[in-house]
Amino acid sequence: MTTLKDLEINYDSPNWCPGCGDFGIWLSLKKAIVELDLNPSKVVLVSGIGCSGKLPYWVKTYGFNGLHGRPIPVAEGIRLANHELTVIVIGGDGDQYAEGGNHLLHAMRRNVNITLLVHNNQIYGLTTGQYSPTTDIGEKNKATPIPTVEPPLNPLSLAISAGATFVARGFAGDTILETNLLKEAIKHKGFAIIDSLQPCVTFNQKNTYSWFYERIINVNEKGHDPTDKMKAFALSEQWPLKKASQDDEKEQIPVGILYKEQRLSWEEGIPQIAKMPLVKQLRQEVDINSLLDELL
Ligand SMILES: Cc1ncc(C[n+]2csc(CCOP(=O)(O)OP(=O)(O)O)c2C)c(N)n1
Ligand code: SF4
Repeated sequence: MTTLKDLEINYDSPNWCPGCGDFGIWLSLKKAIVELDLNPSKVVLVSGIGCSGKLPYWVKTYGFNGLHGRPIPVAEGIRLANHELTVIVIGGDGDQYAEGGNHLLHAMRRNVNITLLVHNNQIYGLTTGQYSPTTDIGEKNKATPIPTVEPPLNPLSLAISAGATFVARGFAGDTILETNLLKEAIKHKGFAIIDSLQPCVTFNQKNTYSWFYERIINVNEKGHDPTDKMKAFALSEQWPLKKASQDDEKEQIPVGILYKEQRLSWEEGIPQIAKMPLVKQLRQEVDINSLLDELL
């Protein structure tokens, strides 16, 4: 049986700022692995660069820390080589919605069987608070002294329309919600995205824990049916607001599983790995000379 102790590393500890939302997500991920009783040697955490991207260092599973914006193609490669592994991608809103946006779109369309956990702090944390694709319109900070004119990207409506088959919003300040979402996402067959609201206590003074506590509404507790795509889309459009609002204290932020469907996963559709993972197959010598002759 896997315990939290099994996931501890003994050579280092997180260097996130005290109070960072990344701690809540870190704990929730470990709890999800324990509660699902996953064998840590069959779990791979894949990340890019960012404060969030450091998470795999501090969980004793397999891990891969790659380039900013590029964890999804690495995760796809891992699943192609061995689709018996549980593959979880850790990203920031910059990492996934800016630089890695194109990889994200196609992984959702393909329904790759991975879980994507986005730490959405609505800024670039590691590079000191520049605005990101999810920064609210009209926000300014030291790195962006003139208020932003760009409306925020809506990750959940994007995910629903791009073909993701599990779409949820979590919150680092509610580890019970976050753990449950992670468990459901990991069990889901196909592409699961959890956009996790993550307070950056150092560089984002607007979207604080208390700001979120006043606004979040758990749609699953309110009877939302996640198989209803149109209702899910309408809920996803409820936040973020697309224009700077004077009365934004009235806004509500839906959290929970907004959308879920069953569809053939990418790996199920690939005949070469249908019988068994690639790593377990015998390597064959293939002569490609005749093919080259044909093409050249
Ligand atoms: C290819 C590349 N582009 C840009 C950077 C600079 N860079 C490092 S982290 C980062 C932003 C991190 O923000 P986010 O992904 O939102 O993660 P957070 O730090 O907020 O968790 C950027 C732009 C980089 N290291 N590599
Ligand atoms: S800069 Fe922000 S996101 Fe990064 S560790 Fe500090 S609080 Fe967390």
